[in-house]
Amino acid sequence: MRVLLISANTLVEPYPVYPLGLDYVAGSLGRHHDVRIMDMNDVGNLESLGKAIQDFVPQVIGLSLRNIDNTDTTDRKEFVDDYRAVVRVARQYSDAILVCGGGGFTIFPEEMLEILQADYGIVGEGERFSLLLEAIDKRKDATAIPGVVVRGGHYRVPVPWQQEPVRAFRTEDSHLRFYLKKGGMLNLQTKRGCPYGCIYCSYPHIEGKQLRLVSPGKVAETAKKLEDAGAKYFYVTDALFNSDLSHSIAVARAFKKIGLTIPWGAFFAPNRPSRDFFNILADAGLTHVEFGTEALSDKMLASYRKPFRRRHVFEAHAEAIQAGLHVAHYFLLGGPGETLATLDETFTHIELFEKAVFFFFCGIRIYPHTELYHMAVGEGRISSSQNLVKPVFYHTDAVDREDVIDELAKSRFALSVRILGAA
Ligand code: B12
Repeated sequence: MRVLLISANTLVEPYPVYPLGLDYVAGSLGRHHDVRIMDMNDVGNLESLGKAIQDFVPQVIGLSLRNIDNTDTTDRKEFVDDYRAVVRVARQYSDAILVCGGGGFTIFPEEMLEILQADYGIVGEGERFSLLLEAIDKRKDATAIPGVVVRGGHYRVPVPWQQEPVRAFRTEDSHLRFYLKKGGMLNLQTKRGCPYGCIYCSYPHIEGKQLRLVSPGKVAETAKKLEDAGAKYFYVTDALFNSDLSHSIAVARAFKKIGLTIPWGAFFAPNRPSRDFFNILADAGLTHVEFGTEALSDKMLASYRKPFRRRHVFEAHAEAIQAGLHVAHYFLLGGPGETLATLDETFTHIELFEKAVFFFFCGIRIYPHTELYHMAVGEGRISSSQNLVKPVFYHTDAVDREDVIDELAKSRFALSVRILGAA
């Protein structure tokens, strides 16, 4: 079949993000289909999209919906209207079957299908796309495939995809040049899944809780391909790069072995690192560590169900700094149980960090399938039938949100601070 995969994301903050998910969807469709990727960042406008659709005459269009909104309470952006416009053009210029997928879609599948009037959606990993195409081709019941959903229908939350994913990284694709020109940042996945249960987080729902590791040699081969294609830097998109220490060390060693020279960054939990962990990673090109620290009050860390406590954050921070890395800490302020005393504890301890950048999220976006969602329903903040595509942020009543923002703006962090809405 002729399959057109469209990345609808045009958000360029903090920078434009290469549509990695579509490389995997294309990779899973293999040579059985004629697959083209079109990235709205690269295509530029709806008119050009229309022309490209007319030219390719796709039988199926796969629409990747990564972001629903920017989760920033101080400068809100929502993207549903942009996605509606893309669908309008797709419908105007083709009779293709329209299939939605992606991280944002997986959080709100029924809502997005309804809003976009799409034919099918795939919740979770897009590697099931080929099963859907086969079912369509053979006129079988597509909804029997785990994760496949139709308008007004129900879906089964799929078990994580067990085969090693195949990434089709095609250097001839025009959108690759867009990202190489805009700073040269590409991305890489070394594993899927998040085993933790932080109360506000949608990652375990999107990726599954079960860790699935890509063999370090394969990861390094892909990293080298990115470098050879002209990438200046890459970001590891794993929910947490250090959720399996021995695997991350093996990946770093494989980077060295293959002769990777470009720098890279990743997300980490500030868990107590094993000896030399950050040194080994730094030696393999890691330059930036982003810690999902969230609070420096043990009471709040327990409330968020983080797998670490304050002393671990300081240990991890010290190890990363000692390894010569740039360090950022993300904080979530105002969650369940936050009081002036816990905030004070967090701010007092932030003062003790040296050489770090801090990002503060004031208020936490409430996502379905999270503990925070159930708390918010229980506390009467949202109703269980409420459509959360329109973002709702949890902020405790015990502390005034504006006061927190004022406090931050006055602090010595003001220069290195970005105040956002939620993770
Ligand atoms: C890594 C990451 C980042 C990194 C990206 C770095 C980089 N260079 O790539 C950084 C930190 C920069 C970032 C920034 C942001 N992010 Co972010 N990010 C992620 C994260 C953890 C992983 C995304 C990823 O690449 N996964 C790996 C790829 C392979 O998976 P995938 O894209 O989901 O694709 C798979 C499936 O979804 C599916 N699929 C994808 N497309 C399609 C299409 C079809 C047709 C089908 C069938 C299937 C399908 O198949 C793929 C393979 O299995 C996700 C959460 C998560 N765990 O998924 C959040 C996530 C995508 N981010 C999110 C947000 C909000 C943002 C920001 C707006 C945050 C902010 N306030 O700054 C920005 C936006 C940046 C931008 N320009 O778009 C939200 C989006 C939900 C929402 N509320 O809109 C997510 C889901 C996190 C969350 N809160 O739950 N992010």
